[in-house]
Amino acid sequence: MTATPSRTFPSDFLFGAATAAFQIEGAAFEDGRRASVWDTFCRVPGAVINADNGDVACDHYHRYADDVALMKRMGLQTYRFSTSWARVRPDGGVVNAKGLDFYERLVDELLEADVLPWLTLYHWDLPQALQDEGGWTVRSTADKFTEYALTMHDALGDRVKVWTTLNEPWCASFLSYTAGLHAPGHYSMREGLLASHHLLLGHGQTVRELRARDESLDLGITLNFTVADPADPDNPDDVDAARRLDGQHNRWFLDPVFRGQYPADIVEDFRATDSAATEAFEAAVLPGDLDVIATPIDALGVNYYHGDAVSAAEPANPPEAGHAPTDRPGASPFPAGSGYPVERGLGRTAMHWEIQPHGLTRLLERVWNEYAQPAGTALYVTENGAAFDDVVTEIDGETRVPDAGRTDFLRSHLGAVLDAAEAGVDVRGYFYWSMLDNFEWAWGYEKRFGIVRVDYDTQERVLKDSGREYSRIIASRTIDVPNATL
Ligand code: GBH
Repeated sequence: MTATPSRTFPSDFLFGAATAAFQIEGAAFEDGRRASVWDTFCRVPGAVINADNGDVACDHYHRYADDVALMKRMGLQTYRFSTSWARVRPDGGVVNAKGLDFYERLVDELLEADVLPWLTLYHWDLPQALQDEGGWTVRSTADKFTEYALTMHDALGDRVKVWTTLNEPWCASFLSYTAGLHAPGHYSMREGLLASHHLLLGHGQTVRELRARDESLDLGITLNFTVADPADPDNPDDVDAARRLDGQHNRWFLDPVFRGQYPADIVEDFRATDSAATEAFEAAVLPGDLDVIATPIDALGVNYYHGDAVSAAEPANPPEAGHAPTDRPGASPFPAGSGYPVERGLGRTAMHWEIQPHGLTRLLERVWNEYAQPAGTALYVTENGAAFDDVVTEIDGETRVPDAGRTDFLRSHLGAVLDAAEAGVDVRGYFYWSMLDNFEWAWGYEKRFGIVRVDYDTQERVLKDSGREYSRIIASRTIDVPNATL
């Protein structure tokens, strides 16, 4: 048996880890912060497992300095975090200076530690006051979002150079307004479609405004992707199910951002499912909107967790659903139907999501060839990670979390990124999700993604074995994972 030679990452490749405000900060009602839609949703009976909420979370609001010190010790080059709109403009309007102060302190701490701040403006925590006015289903929310973005830039523009507008607009629209699984928990195809458009509009106009202020900023958006395969590639119905899944999850956002158009086949699928909702959506797309949405961006953030094989017919033995089994009814997050996930024997994480590292290589190659390269946009993996059932143990008097499954996941997916880079894809960085165990949305605190363990009773942090391995990889900039594409 020959040993796998080590492979080296390009010298300018960035290694980081990611979090989001609502999932880690806590201090939910301190220093002038007011409720976001997630604070409200956590209090809807049965919406979140164990009725967990974000009131304390990882208490990062008070422990940010220690957390940044840990990042420095790990050797992270960059840290992707989001800012809380409900902290900074608590009812969507008036600016709360104390909320802004927190992000000033955080950014200064990061810069002091030589960790590049990678700021995301929206990771799903809409001020409840704006939801009360219709949330993302109304156009004015896009304008309010741009105002909030400019407030952040006024405060931090001299120190933060990388700005992401939105995290995963698919989740913030269809999963939230149509499937009812995320806040605000609605079940309306019309609302999901309108939300998707207004989110994208908010993205585009924010990129325009920030670009006009400072040409040197690195501007972008982060999308979530699935890699959709037909269960049986010889069955045309399965192939069509995979087309729908890819279209509703991936192309619905890629096409407007990079080509200034919604994918016509998916518009027609929506029309066949709900013509009134589709008409409302078309009426909301005003002349010029798509030009705004297609404003060129420097960076596309790729979030990849899993692929799906789908069949048109319901399988006899379906895999467990990949979302939280809450007590509320769940509607399909894919309102125009996208088939049924089937079991194809790949390993799965504690989320029941398939482990398929090579899917990340395929995804990066596809997005690069079809969208990013023609636009001159660089790619970054802004999220990738896994939940496993961790065990805390004592080894030589040291508290350890021997999370071999997560370590394998991290190594194999970094290998997949390198496979894509070696094939010519301009992928410039990788952020593990997540820096910390945290509030996993409808799963509450039940699922742990961190490379750092959080004890929610004591708020003690322990670097897991996967985090130790990540530190070693960052320090050496090499891995010994074989190239899966050869
Ligand atoms: C990310 O989203 C989020 O950005 C982050 O906040 C979160 O903590 C992390 O992932 C882990 O969940 O169709 O309902 O069966 C994840 C994106 C897209 C992954 C949809 C799961 C299938 C869920 N998700 N996908 S479902």
